[in-house]
Amino acid sequence: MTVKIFDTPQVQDFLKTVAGLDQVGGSERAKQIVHRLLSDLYRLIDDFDVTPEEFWSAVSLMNELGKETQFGLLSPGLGFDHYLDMRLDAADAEAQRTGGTPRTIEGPLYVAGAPEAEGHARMDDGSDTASEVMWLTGQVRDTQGNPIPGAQVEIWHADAKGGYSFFDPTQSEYHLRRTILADADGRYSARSIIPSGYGVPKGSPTDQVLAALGRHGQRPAHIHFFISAPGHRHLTTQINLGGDPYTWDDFAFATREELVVNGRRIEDPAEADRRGLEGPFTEVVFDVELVATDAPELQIRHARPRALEDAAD
Ligand code: MBD
Ligand code: FE
Repeated sequence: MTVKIFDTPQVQDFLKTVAGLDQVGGSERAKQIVHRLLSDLYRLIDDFDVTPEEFWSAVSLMNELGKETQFGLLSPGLGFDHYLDMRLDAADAEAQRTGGTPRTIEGPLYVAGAPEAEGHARMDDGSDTASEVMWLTGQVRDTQGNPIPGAQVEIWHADAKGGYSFFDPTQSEYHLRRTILADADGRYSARSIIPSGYGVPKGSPTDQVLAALGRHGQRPAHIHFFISAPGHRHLTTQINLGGDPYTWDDFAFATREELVVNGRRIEDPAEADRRGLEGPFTEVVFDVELVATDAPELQIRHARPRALEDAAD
C-alpha cells in the first residue's frame, strides 16, 4: 500500500477541523501546536506507510509508559531535556549572558522538601556500610570570584544500586537528598556515599523504545544540584564522577566537560579524623559560579510538576 493522501484538500481540511481551527473557544496556542503536531504525524504515516498494527502498538506503548509514569524517563532518553538546555544556552548566548557554571538537565527524580542544614549535612542514613564514603564539598562564588554566603545548595543522588529515595520505597525518607545553606565563606560540605550509575529498568516501556533504537539506558554515576542565591541566576546542574564507563555515553545526554569531576581517594587517617570519619574516603570537590541577575524570574527554578513540590514551600 503506497497511497499518498496527505496533500489532498480533504486531509488538509480534516486537520483544521481536528485541531479546532474552525472553533472560537479553546486556546489559540494549543490549536496551532496541535495542528502542526498532527500534520507532522499524519505526513509521517503517509511517508512511512505506517500500518494499523504499527500505529496501535505505538498507542499501546504510550499507555504502558503512562501506567509506569515513564514519560519523564523517556524524555531525557529521546534528548528533549538536553534540547531544552541547548535552547536556553543559545538564548543566554544571544542575550550575552555568559559565564558561570554550565547548566544540565534536572531529570525526573527530584523530590521537593528535603531537610535543610547550614554549612554541612550528612545525606545518607548510615544503612549502607559497604559503600565508599563520599565527602562532597565546594564553594559558591559569583563570576568575579566573590563567595556567596548563604547560597542554597540542594543536592540529590542515587544510592549504590542506582536507586533514588521516594521512587525506591526501600530507602528511608529523603535519603541522599539535602538542602545546604552555604556558610559565611560560600562553602558547603556533605558526607554521603558514592552513588552508582543509573539504569533504565530492564524490559520497561522506556527500555523497549531504547532497544528498538539499538541504544542502552545507562547513566554514569552523577550528583544533581539546584543552586540559588538572591541576585543570582538559579542553576540546575549535575556533576558526573570521572572514570565511569558511561561518562561520555549517557543515555540522558547530560554530560558536559566542565561538569566531570574526579573524586580523590584520601587514605590519610588525620584527614579522615578532621572530618569525623573512621577510614579512607573519596573527596569530590565541586565549586560553583553563579551569574548575577536582577530578573526575579531567573533567580528561581522554572515551574514544572515535581514530586511533593507543594509540600516544600
Ligand atoms: C536519572 O537519575 C536521571 O538523572 C535522569 C536524567 C534520568 C534517569 C535517571
Ligand atoms: Fe539522576
